[in-house]
Amino acid sequence: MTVSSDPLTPDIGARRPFDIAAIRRDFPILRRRIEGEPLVYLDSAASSQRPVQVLAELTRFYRDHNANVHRGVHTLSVEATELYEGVREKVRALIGGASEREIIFTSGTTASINLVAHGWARARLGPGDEVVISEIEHHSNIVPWQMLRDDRGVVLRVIPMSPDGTLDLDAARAVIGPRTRLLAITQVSNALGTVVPVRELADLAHDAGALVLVDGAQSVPHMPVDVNELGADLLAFSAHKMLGPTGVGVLWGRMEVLESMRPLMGGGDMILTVSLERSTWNEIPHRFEAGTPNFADVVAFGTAIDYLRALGLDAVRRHELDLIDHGLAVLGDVPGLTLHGPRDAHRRGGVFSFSLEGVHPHDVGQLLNSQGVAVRAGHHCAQPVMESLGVAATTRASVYLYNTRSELDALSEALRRTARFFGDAGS
Ligand code: C6P
Repeated sequence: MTVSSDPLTPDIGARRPFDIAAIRRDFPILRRRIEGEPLVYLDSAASSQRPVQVLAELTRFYRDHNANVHRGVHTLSVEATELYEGVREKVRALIGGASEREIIFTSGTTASINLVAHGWARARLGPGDEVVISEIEHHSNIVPWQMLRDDRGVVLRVIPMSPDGTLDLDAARAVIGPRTRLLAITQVSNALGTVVPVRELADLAHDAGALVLVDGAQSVPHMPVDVNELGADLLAFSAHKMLGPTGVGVLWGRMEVLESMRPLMGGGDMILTVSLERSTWNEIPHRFEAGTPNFADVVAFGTAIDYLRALGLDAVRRHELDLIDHGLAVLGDVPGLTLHGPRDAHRRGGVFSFSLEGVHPHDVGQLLNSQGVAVRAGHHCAQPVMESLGVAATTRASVYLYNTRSELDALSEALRRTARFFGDAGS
């Protein structure tokens, strides 16, 4: 296959060891100025930025290989199919799955969880069966289970969060029991940064005979995740939070679990045969990928995985732990700031969710933006967490592999100015 290389795109292999200056050069958007100030991008939990290598791969695919996958006998279609299918192996290697056939491409974490809820659970669970979630889940891992409860009489049980945003194993033991059929749990909370002890919870669930679905949207991009060490039966995550394009996600599942799952959508490519009377299903994973898949973005996602693996997810986590330590220190000094979530950096992902006394989180977000600092303000699609904290919303700064300590200093300075601005306005 002819793959033209782009001399302007730095080689991903040269990104090891972790060289933050070189990494930042790969992300041209970080050179932007916002409101006259250098951009400080602290919203990667919502969506990460993409390096030039991923952008180049997307262009290269459309320029040199573009054609629909699985459908053509012509060269371009064969090349596109090879590139698309090749990404399954990259994902498998990233998360330690047994076979690339266990990798299903979806449109994102939300679609992956819904596929489990409506493709697996809807057909297999009924009245009295219990699905266990936690209080710190994203709406994507709450609402599908409520739909199932309302339609199928499944009982939804919730592991409560402690005041510091952690999940207590004793509380989990009181909820997970002989009627539990599925534990659907996040590995890292997007609203608090809590790192959940998934392995311990998964052991409890497995002892009860239940399956374990892990929401890896905020973990897979940031730390080594191995499905075997995690004790997961199913894992969901999104490409756009890990240097990849939007509109791509993954559902990984152990083959025997996927074999017991029904396709959610019918259409092209997911069938083996179709007559006007009946259809038979294609093999896994194609059975779950009806219609033309988002093949160009999947190919570029493969380059995002190459980038992350070249750096090493252990190095990414180390870098983020340093940022978390530093962030805890500099935010702890901001007058009137309450930081939510665990105190211990090792129990945290790179998320700082906070309240600034007397200032609405949206105003904090606006004032920070006027100083070049991009954060998210709102309920972060985790309203039960907000309710538990007794707030309507928080301001959230989140870091990734391209952020620096000095950007967190800039955040802290901007927050001090924000607090002074509102203090002066109120006096
Ligand atoms: N959280 C945030 O700003 P999608 O939107 O399907 O790619 O991912 C959904 C999702 C599921 N679980 C967790 C833990 C998440 O953080 C997210 C997305 C973004 O926190 C957008 S709300």
